[in-house]
Amino acid sequence: MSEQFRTCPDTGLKLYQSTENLIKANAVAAVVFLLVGGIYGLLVGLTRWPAVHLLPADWFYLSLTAHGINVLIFWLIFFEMAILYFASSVILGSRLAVPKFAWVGFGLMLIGALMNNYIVLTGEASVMMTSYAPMEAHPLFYLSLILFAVGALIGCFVFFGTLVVAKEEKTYEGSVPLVTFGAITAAIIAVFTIVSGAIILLPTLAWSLGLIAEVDALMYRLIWWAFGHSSQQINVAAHIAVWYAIASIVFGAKPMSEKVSRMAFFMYILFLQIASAHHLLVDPGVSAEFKMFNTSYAMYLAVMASMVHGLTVPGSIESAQRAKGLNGSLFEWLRRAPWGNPTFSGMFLSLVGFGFLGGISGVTMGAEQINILIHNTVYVPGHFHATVVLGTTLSFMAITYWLVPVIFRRDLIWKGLASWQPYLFGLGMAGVSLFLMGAGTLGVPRRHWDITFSMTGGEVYEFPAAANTLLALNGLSVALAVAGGAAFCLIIVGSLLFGRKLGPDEQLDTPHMATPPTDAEYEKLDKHGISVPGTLVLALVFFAAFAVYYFINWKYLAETWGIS
Ligand code: HEM
Ligand SMILES: [Cu+2]
Repeated sequence: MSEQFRTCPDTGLKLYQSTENLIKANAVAAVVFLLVGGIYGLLVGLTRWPAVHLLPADWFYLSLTAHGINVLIFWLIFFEMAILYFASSVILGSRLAVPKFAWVGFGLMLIGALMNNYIVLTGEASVMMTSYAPMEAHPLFYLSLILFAVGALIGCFVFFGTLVVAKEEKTYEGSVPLVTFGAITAAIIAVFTIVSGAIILLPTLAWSLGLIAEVDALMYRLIWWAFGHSSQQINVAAHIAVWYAIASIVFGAKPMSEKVSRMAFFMYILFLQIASAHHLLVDPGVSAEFKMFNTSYAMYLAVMASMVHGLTVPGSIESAQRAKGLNGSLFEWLRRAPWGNPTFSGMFLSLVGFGFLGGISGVTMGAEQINILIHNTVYVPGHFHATVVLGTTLSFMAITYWLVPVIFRRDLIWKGLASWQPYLFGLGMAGVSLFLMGAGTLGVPRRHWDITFSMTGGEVYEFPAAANTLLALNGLSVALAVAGGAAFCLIIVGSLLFGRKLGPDEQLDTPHMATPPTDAEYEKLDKHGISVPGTLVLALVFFAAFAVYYFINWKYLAETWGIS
């Protein structure tokens, strides 16, 4: 049975109808949950601004739970399903294996997400996204997450099935392209992740139903983080695959070394689990040797993989730009990049934000000794808004701008606003990250409704005035980020509803896919000097920033307890 497909007039990609419909459904669901989660984020951020202190305590914890789950789980995983179908069926030009299963998976995910939002809104599940036992939620809370996870697992299997179909029907030659390889990495990690999630959530569901007496708190954390940490590695693998895709789309860039990039993806699979000990650094019952080995030494292997990508992605862009003649000064290739194109600017801000803010703070806080400086403070959400929002979310936004005409056959509306959107969102989110990290360094606790403890009726606790200022600056950054996030949702939903419809063979006014430089153009480049000097300078700036910040934190630790 042969299925209908069309060929995209702008990109030449082969789009099967069922693939297209599944990508549409998953992408739209993703954006809707981002919008919902973003609204909760605004409420949370305004509550943490001491002068505003918007919500009462119960609504704060409800909103924090709903925020974390809607954005970290529903937005990202729906979008990742769209990426998996794109990276298999569309990139390999193959029909999708068993689209019916993919729809069942989508249905389960949707039911899970709606059920979860419902039960959290009733106030019976304000346990926050980690839902640490012995905090107990309504059974529907755990059930909803399990349904969602089963749906996502089905999506992964459809993805693997599609790889097999493509291979058997010989829709491509040689090995799979790097972007698909990155998606395979993400999907393999996803299977591991979802199995860990099942191992911990099934007994917790049984416990909340009264079927078993208790769930051990330490065991819960240990296994939950096998799930929680690896799910972050899915996000990273997926967004780095998106970086490579955008480098190729916007610049026609090709990876500097396929082998090295593939190896770096593979390192995620090998080393991701040992790093999850960074979530247990202050837990009793886990030995100091285990913590230190896994976080201070072995963790760097997964970090190293990210640094390889962080170097090769801009490097590939630099060499493509130089090959096309932008070969003058150190940074001409970067200065003359299309900064007004949100697909590029979103990706580049994602790269810089993820590396500088997320990466440096992550390695610093991941070291067993200095971790204690910021343990359970707002430094933690400061760090992960740099990774999962500046890094993952912004790169997913960036590729969405490109996907809308390809998949939905609609021209974007409000292109002017779209060209500003990554800057609004990126700047706001960089502010959220930095100010939360600043307040966390001063000791402001995370997940805390009232840091002054006024409701205890006892003495009011005073943080240094600077902490209040930082939280106020965070509140302003929250507003900016929410404006940027809302602009994204409006532009995308608006384009799907009201964007100019593109005819089946109609091309966009501007080329949607860059022509890669020719081999001859690459060969003309100077082979004797360093081929990507600009990227090298950026990398050196990165290492210098890293070293200085790492040193400052050790110094700060040393000053915490006077010895003489
Ligand atoms: C406009 C966008 C956003 C704003 C203003 C925002 C703001 C915040 C704030 C203020 C907190 C609370 C920190 C605390 O009290 O401990 C928070 C928590 C969190 N945010 Fe966001 N955020 C945004 C987007 C996102 C996105 C896109 C993601 C994931 C992709 C995300 C993931 C999380 C998670 C996982 C938590 C922790 C929840 C918990 O502690 O259980 N946020 N956010
Ligand atoms: Cu982690």
